[in-house]
Amino acid sequence: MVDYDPEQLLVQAKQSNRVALAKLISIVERGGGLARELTRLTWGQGEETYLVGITGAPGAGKSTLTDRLISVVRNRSLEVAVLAVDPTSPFSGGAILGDRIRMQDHATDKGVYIRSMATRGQLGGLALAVPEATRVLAAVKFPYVFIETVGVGQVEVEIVGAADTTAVVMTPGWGDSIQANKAGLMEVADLFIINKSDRDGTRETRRDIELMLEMSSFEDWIPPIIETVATGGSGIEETFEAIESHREYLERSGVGQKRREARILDELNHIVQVEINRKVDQLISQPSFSAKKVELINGDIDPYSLARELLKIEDD
Ligand SMILES: Nc1nc2c(ncn2[C@@H]2O[C@H](COP(=O)(O)OP(=O)(O)OP(=O)(O)O)[C@@H](O)[C@H]2O)c(=O)[nH]1
Ligand SMILES: [Mg+2]
Repeated sequence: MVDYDPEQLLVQAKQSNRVALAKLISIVERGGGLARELTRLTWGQGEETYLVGITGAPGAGKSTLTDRLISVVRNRSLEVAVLAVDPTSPFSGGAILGDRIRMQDHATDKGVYIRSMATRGQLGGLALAVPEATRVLAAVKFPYVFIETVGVGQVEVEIVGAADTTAVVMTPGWGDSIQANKAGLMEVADLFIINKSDRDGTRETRRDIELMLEMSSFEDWIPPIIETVATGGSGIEETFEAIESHREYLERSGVGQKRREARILDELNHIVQVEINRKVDQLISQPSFSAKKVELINGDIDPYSLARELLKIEDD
């Protein structure tokens, strides 16, 4: 198992060994004891890494846009990693293959690391795996990590919500903004991108977003709305500048620090819940529980008393 010693792999990954890095992300995907050890090793490292979440409906142009943003970062001679997360599919399916093709310009660039992540088939899932993976990338000292995820539900919101700056990608035409609103994306968006703005309906979509923003309350940062054509490359510099302005705002206002702390506590909360669920599963699979179940069904004990007995909770 020399191959899978997280400590050794981390040392190698820090020396730009991409095979070692890939193995580390696989450890995260699989979860369990090695992943826990890896978290212990990476915790508190890589404070300098900036996390950018990019979300939006399927096909909105997230990967094309990410590909363009990679070029902007590379033009500044900085390294960048991309995590393409697909919460809707437990398999490495078509979307991931598509990402590889769309980001192929950077396939031979050693300063770019692109990795897809699929659901790990265990408690906690992606909501826990993504921050763990980003910590690995941060420990390896990528200045930027982009997290691309298809934003259609709560888990996705949770995933992008863990970024420093979250960009929500929409497209012209009605529907996207309503969908985003329903999914709770309006609350996590730090900037809005109307991609495919070469198409009709851009102005209407902008108005929809503005209307929704008017109904929300903000402190000092009002999410800007940027029109892009990812395929043609327009609006990309502006997008990157908006990310940088938001970053400055987070630092200046102290909001960034507050968010980081909230993120850590959220993660702890999540882990505690996962561990408790695991504990409950263990408890109810004990042989002694079978006898108790019979008592419960026969009316000899009530469910509250049994639950408290199982969990060893004293009367309050
Ligand atoms: N007309 C137009 N097409 C675009 C633009 N940006 C992307 N596309 C096209 O839209 C399609 C989807 O682009 P992707 O970048 O794969 O979109 P995605 O959001 O990553 O898709 P999923 O990851 O599958 O959700 C591709 O055929 C792109 O070429 C744009 O600005 N204008
Ligand atoms: Mg994509």
